[in-house]
Amino acid sequence: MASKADPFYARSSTIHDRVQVGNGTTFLPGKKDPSVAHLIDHVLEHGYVILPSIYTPTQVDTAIKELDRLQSNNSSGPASKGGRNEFEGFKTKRIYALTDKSRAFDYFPIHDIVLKLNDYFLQPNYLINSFHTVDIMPGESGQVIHTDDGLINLPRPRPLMGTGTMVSLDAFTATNGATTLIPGSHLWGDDRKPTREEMIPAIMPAGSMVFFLNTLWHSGGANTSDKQRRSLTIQYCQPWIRTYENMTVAQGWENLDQIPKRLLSLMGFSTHDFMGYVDGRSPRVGVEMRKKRLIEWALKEREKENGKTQDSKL
Ligand SMILES: O=C(O)CCC(=O)C(=O)O
Repeated sequence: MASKADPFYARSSTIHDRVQVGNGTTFLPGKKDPSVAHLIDHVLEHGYVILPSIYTPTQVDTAIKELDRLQSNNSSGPASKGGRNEFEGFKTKRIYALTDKSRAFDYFPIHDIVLKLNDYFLQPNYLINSFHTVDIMPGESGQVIHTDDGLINLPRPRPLMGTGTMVSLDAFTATNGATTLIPGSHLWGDDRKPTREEMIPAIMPAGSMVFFLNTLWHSGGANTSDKQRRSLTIQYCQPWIRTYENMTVAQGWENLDQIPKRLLSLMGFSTHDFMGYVDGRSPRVGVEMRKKRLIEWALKEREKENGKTQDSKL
Protein backbone atom coordinates (compact mmCIF):
# COMPACT_ATOMS: atom_id res chain seq x y z
CA MET A 1 0.00 0.00 0.00
CA ALA A 2 1.48 3.35 -1.00
CA SER A 3 2.02 5.91 1.76
CA LYS A 4 1.23 9.63 1.79
CA ALA A 5 4.94 10.37 1.36
CA ASP A 6 4.79 8.60 -1.97
CA PRO A 7 3.90 10.99 -4.82
CA PHE A 8 1.43 8.36 -6.06
CA TYR A 9 -0.99 7.63 -3.28
CA ALA A 10 -4.65 6.84 -3.37
CA ARG A 11 -6.68 9.33 -1.36
CA SER A 12 -10.16 8.86 -0.04
CA SER A 13 -12.70 10.26 -2.40
CA THR A 14 -16.42 10.21 -2.97
CA ILE A 15 -15.53 8.17 -6.03
CA HIS A 16 -13.91 4.87 -5.16
CA ASP A 17 -10.46 4.23 -6.60
CA ARG A 18 -9.65 7.79 -7.65
CA VAL A 19 -5.88 8.21 -7.79
CA GLN A 20 -4.09 11.41 -6.85
CA VAL A 21 -0.79 12.06 -8.57
CA GLY A 22 1.33 14.38 -6.42
CA ASN A 23 -0.49 17.68 -5.87
CA GLY A 24 -1.55 18.07 -9.49
CA THR A 25 -3.79 15.46 -11.01
CA THR A 26 -6.49 13.11 -9.80
CA PHE A 27 -8.11 10.55 -12.03
CA LEU A 28 -10.11 7.35 -12.15
CA PRO A 29 -7.88 4.77 -13.79
CA GLY A 30 -9.39 2.72 -16.58
CA LYS A 31 -8.24 -0.40 -18.35
CA LYS A 32 -4.44 -0.89 -18.13
CA ASP A 33 -3.38 -2.78 -21.24
CA PRO A 34 -0.14 -4.66 -20.37
CA SER A 35 1.44 -3.68 -23.70
CA VAL A 36 1.47 0.00 -22.64
CA ALA A 37 2.05 -0.47 -18.88
CA HIS A 38 5.63 0.91 -19.12
CA LEU A 39 4.37 3.98 -21.02
CA ILE A 40 1.66 4.57 -18.43
CA ASP A 41 4.24 4.36 -15.64
CA HIS A 42 6.37 6.95 -17.45
CA VAL A 43 3.38 9.30 -17.75
CA LEU A 44 2.49 8.82 -14.07
CA GLU A 45 6.01 9.78 -13.04
CA HIS A 46 6.89 12.49 -15.58
CA GLY A 47 3.51 13.66 -16.89
CA TYR A 48 4.39 12.81 -20.50
CA VAL A 49 5.91 10.12 -22.67
CA ILE A 50 7.52 10.27 -26.11
CA LEU A 51 6.36 7.60 -28.58
CA PRO A 52 9.10 7.59 -31.25
CA SER A 53 8.21 6.90 -34.91
CA ILE A 54 4.74 5.45 -34.31
CA TYR A 55 3.52 6.69 -37.70
CA THR A 56 4.88 5.35 -40.98
CA PRO A 57 6.92 7.54 -43.36
CA THR A 58 4.06 7.18 -45.88
CA GLN A 59 1.49 8.43 -43.37
CA VAL A 60 3.74 11.38 -42.52
CA ASP A 61 4.48 12.23 -46.19
CA THR A 62 0.78 12.10 -47.05
CA ALA A 63 -0.05 14.38 -44.12
CA ILE A 64 2.71 16.86 -45.04
CA LYS A 65 1.56 17.08 -48.67
CA GLU A 66 -2.00 17.65 -47.55
CA LEU A 67 -1.00 20.23 -44.95
CA ASP A 68 1.00 22.13 -47.59
CA ARG A 69 -1.94 21.98 -50.01
CA LEU A 70 -4.39 23.23 -47.38
CA GLN A 71 -2.06 26.04 -46.32
CA SER A 72 -1.63 27.23 -49.88
CA ASN A 73 -5.34 27.79 -50.50
CA ASN A 74 -7.53 30.52 -49.06
CA SER A 75 -10.24 28.40 -47.51
CA SER A 76 -8.42 26.65 -44.68
CA GLY A 77 -9.60 28.88 -41.89
CA PRO A 78 -8.71 32.16 -40.21
CA ALA A 79 -5.38 31.04 -38.67
CA SER A 80 -4.07 29.08 -41.66
CA LYS A 81 -1.78 31.94 -42.76
CA GLY A 82 -0.74 32.96 -39.26
CA GLY A 83 -2.11 33.19 -35.74
CA ARG A 84 -4.32 36.06 -34.56
CA ASN A 85 -3.03 36.39 -31.01
CA GLU A 86 -0.05 35.57 -28.79
CA PHE A 87 -1.42 32.16 -27.91
CA GLU A 88 -1.97 30.99 -31.49
CA GLY A 89 1.39 32.60 -32.32
CA PHE A 90 1.69 35.33 -34.95
CA LYS A 91 4.28 33.26 -36.84
CA THR A 92 2.41 29.99 -36.37
CA LYS A 93 -0.12 28.63 -38.85
CA ARG A 94 -3.04 26.54 -37.63
CA ILE A 95 -5.69 24.67 -39.57
CA TYR A 96 -8.67 23.82 -37.40
CA ALA A 97 -11.53 21.41 -38.13
CA LEU A 98 -9.08 19.09 -39.83
CA THR A 99 -11.47 16.14 -40.23
CA ASP A 100 -13.78 18.41 -42.18
CA LYS A 101 -11.05 19.39 -44.63
CA SER A 102 -9.27 16.17 -45.52
CA ARG A 103 -9.21 12.40 -44.99
CA ALA A 104 -5.38 12.39 -44.88
CA PHE A 105 -5.18 12.81 -41.11
CA ASP A 106 -7.79 10.31 -39.93
CA TYR A 107 -5.43 7.63 -38.64
CA PHE A 108 -3.49 9.98 -36.33
CA PRO A 109 -6.06 10.27 -33.49
CA ILE A 110 -6.95 6.57 -33.53
CA HIS A 111 -3.49 5.04 -33.25
CA ASP A 112 -3.73 1.91 -31.12
CA ILE A 113 -1.09 2.98 -28.56
CA VAL A 114 -2.64 6.40 -28.09
CA LEU A 115 -6.09 4.92 -27.56
CA LYS A 116 -4.70 2.42 -25.05
CA LEU A 117 -3.08 5.25 -23.08
CA ASN A 118 -6.32 7.20 -23.12
CA ASP A 119 -8.26 4.09 -22.08
CA TYR A 120 -6.25 4.18 -18.86
CA PHE A 121 -6.21 7.90 -18.13
CA LEU A 122 -9.69 8.88 -19.31
CA GLN A 123 -13.14 7.48 -18.78
CA PRO A 124 -14.84 5.34 -21.44
CA ASN A 125 -16.40 7.31 -24.31
CA TYR A 126 -13.80 10.08 -24.12
CA LEU A 127 -13.82 12.60 -26.93
CA ILE A 128 -11.47 14.47 -29.22
CA ASN A 129 -11.24 17.94 -27.73
CA SER A 130 -9.27 19.51 -30.57
CA PHE A 131 -7.45 18.30 -33.64
CA HIS A 132 -5.54 20.75 -35.76
CA THR A 133 -2.21 21.50 -37.40
CA VAL A 134 0.46 23.65 -35.75
CA ASP A 135 3.12 24.89 -38.15
CA ILE A 136 5.70 27.02 -36.32
CA MET A 137 7.59 29.26 -38.73
CA PRO A 138 11.19 30.48 -38.35
CA GLY A 139 11.36 33.50 -36.04
CA GLU A 140 8.46 32.43 -33.83
CA SER A 141 9.08 32.98 -30.12
CA GLY A 142 8.22 30.57 -27.31
CA GLN A 143 4.49 30.24 -26.72
CA VAL A 144 3.06 31.27 -23.36
CA ILE A 145 3.62 28.44 -20.85
CA HIS A 146 0.28 26.85 -20.12
CA THR A 147 -1.62 23.71 -19.15
CA ASP A 148 -4.33 22.58 -21.54
CA ASP A 149 -6.93 22.58 -18.76
CA GLY A 150 -6.09 26.19 -17.93
CA LEU A 151 -9.60 27.49 -18.70
CA ILE A 152 -11.09 25.19 -16.08
CA ASN A 153 -11.04 27.04 -12.78
CA LEU A 154 -10.62 24.20 -10.35
CA PRO A 155 -7.88 24.14 -7.71
CA ARG A 156 -5.04 21.64 -8.05
CA PRO A 157 -4.98 18.78 -7.31
CA ARG A 158 -7.80 18.60 -9.81
CA PRO A 159 -9.53 15.87 -11.78
CA LEU A 160 -7.91 15.04 -15.07
CA MET A 161 -9.98 16.70 -17.76
CA GLY A 162 -8.04 15.35 -20.69
CA THR A 163 -4.81 14.43 -22.37
CA GLY A 164 -2.83 16.20 -25.06
CA THR A 165 -0.53 15.10 -27.82
CA MET A 166 1.78 16.65 -30.37
CA VAL A 167 2.60 14.67 -33.52
CA SER A 168 5.85 15.62 -35.28
CA LEU A 169 5.47 15.79 -39.06
CA ASP A 170 8.98 17.29 -39.19
CA ALA A 171 11.56 16.07 -36.70
CA PHE A 172 11.30 18.15 -33.50
CA THR A 173 14.72 19.60 -32.67
CA ALA A 174 16.14 21.84 -29.96
CA THR A 175 16.03 24.82 -32.35
CA ASN A 176 12.99 24.43 -34.62
CA GLY A 177 10.27 24.93 -32.01
CA ALA A 178 9.90 21.46 -30.51
CA THR A 179 7.21 21.45 -27.84
CA THR A 180 8.86 22.32 -24.53
CA LEU A 181 7.56 20.85 -21.30
CA ILE A 182 8.35 20.63 -17.63
CA PRO A 183 8.79 16.99 -16.62
CA GLY A 184 6.91 16.22 -13.42
CA SER A 185 4.92 19.47 -13.42
CA HIS A 186 1.65 17.46 -13.45
CA LEU A 187 2.55 16.75 -9.78
CA TRP A 188 2.62 20.42 -8.82
CA GLY A 189 -0.01 22.21 -6.78
CA ASP A 190 -1.23 25.75 -7.41
CA ASP A 191 1.62 27.15 -5.30
CA ARG A 192 4.27 26.39 -7.93
CA LYS A 193 4.54 28.44 -11.12
CA PRO A 194 6.51 27.35 -14.20
CA THR A 195 9.64 29.04 -15.57
CA ARG A 196 11.34 28.72 -18.97
CA GLU A 197 14.53 27.47 -17.30
CA GLU A 198 12.75 24.30 -16.18
CA MET A 199 11.54 23.40 -19.68
CA ILE A 200 13.01 20.73 -21.92
CA PRO A 201 12.32 20.25 -25.64
CA ALA A 202 10.50 17.09 -26.74
CA ILE A 203 13.11 16.09 -29.31
CA MET A 204 11.83 13.32 -31.58
CA PRO A 205 12.01 12.11 -35.16
CA ALA A 206 9.26 12.86 -37.69
CA GLY A 207 6.28 10.56 -37.21
CA SER A 208 6.51 10.55 -33.41
CA MET A 209 4.18 11.71 -30.69
CA VAL A 210 4.59 13.30 -27.29
CA PHE A 211 1.62 12.30 -25.12
CA PHE A 212 0.90 14.24 -21.89
CA LEU A 213 -1.65 14.83 -19.19
CA ASN A 214 -3.35 18.16 -19.59
CA THR A 215 -2.22 19.29 -16.15
CA LEU A 216 1.38 19.34 -17.45
CA TRP A 217 2.98 22.77 -18.01
CA HIS A 218 4.23 23.10 -21.61
CA SER A 219 4.41 25.41 -24.62
CA GLY A 220 5.33 25.55 -28.27
CA GLY A 221 9.07 26.24 -28.49
CA ALA A 222 10.84 29.20 -30.12
CA ASN A 223 11.85 28.47 -33.71
CA THR A 224 15.37 29.86 -34.16
CA SER A 225 16.08 27.62 -37.16
CA ASP A 226 15.48 28.51 -40.82
CA LYS A 227 12.85 25.80 -41.35
CA GLN A 228 9.21 25.40 -40.37
CA ARG A 229 8.12 22.86 -37.72
CA ARG A 230 5.01 21.08 -38.97
CA SER A 231 2.90 19.12 -36.51
CA LEU A 232 -0.55 18.03 -35.47
CA THR A 233 -2.04 18.46 -32.05
CA ILE A 234 -4.72 16.08 -30.88
CA GLN A 235 -6.33 16.64 -27.52
CA TYR A 236 -8.81 14.31 -25.87
CA CYS A 237 -11.23 15.10 -23.05
CA GLN A 238 -13.42 13.31 -20.57
CA PRO A 239 -16.76 12.17 -21.99
CA TRP A 240 -18.66 14.31 -19.50
CA ILE A 241 -17.24 17.58 -20.77
CA ARG A 242 -20.38 18.35 -22.76
CA THR A 243 -24.01 19.28 -22.32
CA TYR A 244 -26.68 16.60 -21.75
CA GLU A 245 -28.50 17.72 -24.87
CA ASN A 246 -26.45 18.39 -27.98
CA MET A 247 -28.39 21.52 -28.76
CA THR A 248 -26.33 22.92 -31.62
CA VAL A 249 -27.15 19.80 -33.63
CA ALA A 250 -30.65 19.18 -32.25
CA GLN A 251 -31.69 22.73 -33.19
CA GLY A 252 -32.57 23.15 -36.86
CA TRP A 253 -30.42 25.88 -38.39
CA GLU A 254 -33.02 27.34 -40.76
CA ASN A 255 -34.28 30.22 -38.64
CA LEU A 256 -31.75 30.81 -35.91
CA ASP A 257 -32.29 34.57 -36.05
CA GLN A 258 -35.84 34.06 -34.74
CA ILE A 259 -34.40 32.77 -31.45
CA PRO A 260 -33.44 35.34 -28.79
CA LYS A 261 -29.68 35.94 -28.85
CA ARG A 262 -29.35 35.17 -25.15
CA LEU A 263 -31.12 31.85 -25.60
CA LEU A 264 -28.94 30.95 -28.60
CA SER A 265 -25.89 31.68 -26.53
CA LEU A 266 -27.18 29.46 -23.68
CA MET A 267 -27.77 26.68 -26.22
CA GLY A 268 -24.11 26.65 -27.15
CA PHE A 269 -24.03 28.96 -30.19
CA SER A 270 -21.34 30.79 -28.25
CA THR A 271 -17.79 30.36 -26.97
CA HIS A 272 -16.08 30.47 -23.60
CA ASP A 273 -12.75 32.06 -24.49
CA PHE A 274 -11.85 29.79 -27.44
CA MET A 275 -13.78 26.77 -26.14
CA GLY A 276 -16.62 25.88 -28.47
CA TYR A 277 -15.19 27.46 -31.61
CA VAL A 278 -16.02 26.17 -35.08
CA ASP A 279 -13.06 26.15 -37.44
CA GLY A 280 -11.44 28.86 -35.31
CA ARG A 281 -14.55 31.09 -35.46
CA SER A 282 -17.73 31.65 -33.48
CA PRO A 283 -20.26 28.81 -33.82
CA ARG A 284 -22.85 31.25 -35.19
CA VAL A 285 -20.50 32.13 -38.09
CA GLY A 286 -19.65 28.44 -38.44
CA VAL A 287 -23.30 27.52 -38.83
CA GLU A 288 -23.76 30.02 -41.66
CA MET A 289 -20.69 28.57 -43.41
CA ARG A 290 -22.06 25.05 -43.10
CA LYS A 291 -25.52 26.12 -44.29
CA LYS A 292 -24.02 27.66 -47.42
CA ARG A 293 -22.07 24.49 -48.14
CA LEU A 294 -25.10 22.26 -47.54
CA ILE A 295 -27.17 24.32 -49.95
CA GLU A 296 -24.44 24.05 -52.61
CA TRP A 297 -24.23 20.30 -52.01
CA ALA A 298 -28.01 19.88 -52.22
CA LEU A 299 -28.12 21.80 -55.52
CA LYS A 300 -25.38 19.59 -56.97
CA GLU A 301 -27.22 16.45 -55.80
CA ARG A 302 -30.38 17.70 -57.46
CA GLU A 303 -28.53 18.38 -60.68
CA LYS A 304 -27.18 14.83 -60.56
CA GLU A 305 -30.68 13.44 -59.98
CA ASN A 306 -32.07 15.55 -62.83
CA GLY A 307 -29.26 14.28 -65.08
CA LYS A 308 -30.16 10.68 -64.25
CA THR A 309 -33.84 11.30 -64.99
CA GLN A 310 -33.00 12.88 -68.36
CA ASP A 311 -30.71 9.93 -69.21
CA SER A 312 -33.43 7.41 -68.38
CA LYS A 313 -35.80 9.18 -70.83
CA LEU A 314 -33.31 8.82 -73.72
O1 LIG B 1 3.05 23.79 -30.79
C1 LIG B 1 3.35 23.20 -29.74
O2 LIG B 1 4.39 22.57 -29.63
C2 LIG B 1 2.43 23.26 -28.55
C3 LIG B 1 1.13 23.95 -28.85
C4 LIG B 1 0.23 24.04 -27.68
O3 LIG B 1 0.53 23.60 -26.61
C5 LIG B 1 -1.07 24.69 -27.82
O4 LIG B 1 -1.29 25.45 -28.76
O5 LIG B 1 -1.93 24.47 -26.92
